[in-house]
Amino acid sequence: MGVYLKKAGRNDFVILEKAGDIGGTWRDNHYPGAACDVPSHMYSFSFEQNPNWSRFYSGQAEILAYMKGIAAKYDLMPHVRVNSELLESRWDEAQGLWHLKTGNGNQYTARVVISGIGGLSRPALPKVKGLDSFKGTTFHSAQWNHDYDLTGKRVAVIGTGASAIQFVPQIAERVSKLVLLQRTPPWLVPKPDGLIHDSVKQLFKYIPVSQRLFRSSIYWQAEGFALGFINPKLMTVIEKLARWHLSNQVKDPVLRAKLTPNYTIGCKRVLFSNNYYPALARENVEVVAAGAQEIRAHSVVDAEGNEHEVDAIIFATGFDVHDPLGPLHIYDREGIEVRQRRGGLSAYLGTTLKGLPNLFMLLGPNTALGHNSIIFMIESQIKYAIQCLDEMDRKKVSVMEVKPAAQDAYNDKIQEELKRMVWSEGGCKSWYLDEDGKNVTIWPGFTWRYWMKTRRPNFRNFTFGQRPSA
Ligand code: N01
Repeated sequence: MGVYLKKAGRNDFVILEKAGDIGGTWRDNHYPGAACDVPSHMYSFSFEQNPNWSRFYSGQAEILAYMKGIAAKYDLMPHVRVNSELLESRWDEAQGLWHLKTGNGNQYTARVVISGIGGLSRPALPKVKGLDSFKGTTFHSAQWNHDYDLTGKRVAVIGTGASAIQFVPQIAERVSKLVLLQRTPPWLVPKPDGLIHDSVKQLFKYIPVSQRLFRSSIYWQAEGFALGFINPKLMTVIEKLARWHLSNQVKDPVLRAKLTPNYTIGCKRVLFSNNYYPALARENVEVVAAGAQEIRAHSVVDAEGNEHEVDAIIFATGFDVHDPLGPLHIYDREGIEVRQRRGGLSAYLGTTLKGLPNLFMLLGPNTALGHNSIIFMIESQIKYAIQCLDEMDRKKVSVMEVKPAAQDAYNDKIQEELKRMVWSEGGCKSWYLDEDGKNVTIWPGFTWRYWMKTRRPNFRNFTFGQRPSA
């Protein structure tokens, strides 16, 4: 967003950063083996293609360096205010301004607020008895304790999502015993990863169109997945690949049975790994096909009542997604805190919200993905927001707000589409769904459809106005 603002000649902005440095997901998730399961040439900004990616699926350090390199190249750091967690945004209807308060006691006024707070930033702990009673070491995958040496320790890992499958193979060799508490086995397919040969990097560097073509081929392959989301029957093709991968890598029928999912593939994130199953086949690894139910002073008790004595527990239990704003309180035009609104958080195109003028969201409701690069969605939203700012200038107005009817009609339509898709298939549950089973997270289907919808804002769906502050 900062780069696009600068490119548009809009230099009067600050970026509020909760932590002491930039980097978001790639700053926080530094567990062993942390990598992106979207190919790097797709998981990059369209304006900053990187011919030097070292492998097809790059690791955390390389992605973080790429992100920081962009901040440096476009001179964004002078705009960044670190240790500035936004805690309150209050719309001032008379002035047409947002009043913002941050955790360090600073206050700002802004004509426009663009939220880029992300949805997966606050680690969630399992809802189990005795969480505080453990006497050994505990930490969450997104808060990895590198000072704790796992060598020779008995370790319990709770959870088997995208994070766990990346770090379990890395630590399995070091620990004396690894107890993996698996409530639901993930569907897993091979990861077509590998180092990129120098000649390919040179090709991408000197003939940039070759990299663009490669990027498009990845994009369209990923979009193929969306066909299965729309028509779950088509997921059987991916299911066959996943079943083959399991039987190819796990020879022990008892272990294989434990690792075989019993829900429609695609309703939770499909995971990519070549080393997860082999790690589970190790002698010092025990897969417990039951979730954690209780934590005691020196052990974890599984849902079948068996007690596992361990020295450390690693929570790979994901993120708190059901209260996406966390400590942030946003007050709308009527002074109502958005959490108190009836019907929960929804947005028009996942980007603008009724009653909240001049507020744009990146990765707002129903814009997350299970199959393609989230950067594609973010860039679509950024371009949309920039066009809205330009339209306000063109109209010589200072305020714009989505019409409630437009937002409601849009959400009714996508919720109707989502009902038929894979995420609710056969009663499947995941963090994509809220407590009422409503999918408020995922974009329904092809990302090019989202791009089409956001490519040119339909300004008839907005009201515009002028306030004294302009
Ligand atoms: O978390 P998750 P994550 N006993 O919520 C389990 C992104 N990401 O950090 O399935 C035992 O997926 C829970 O079980 P169940 C990506 O969007 C991306 O792994 O609810 N287990 C589940 O297995 C991803 O979706 C990359 O039955 C318990 C696990 O904890 C998101 O982050 C890499 C339990 C939580 O899995 C979150 O992934 C990593 C209990 N009591 C992450 N309670 C990329 O490469 C919960 N669980 C892009």
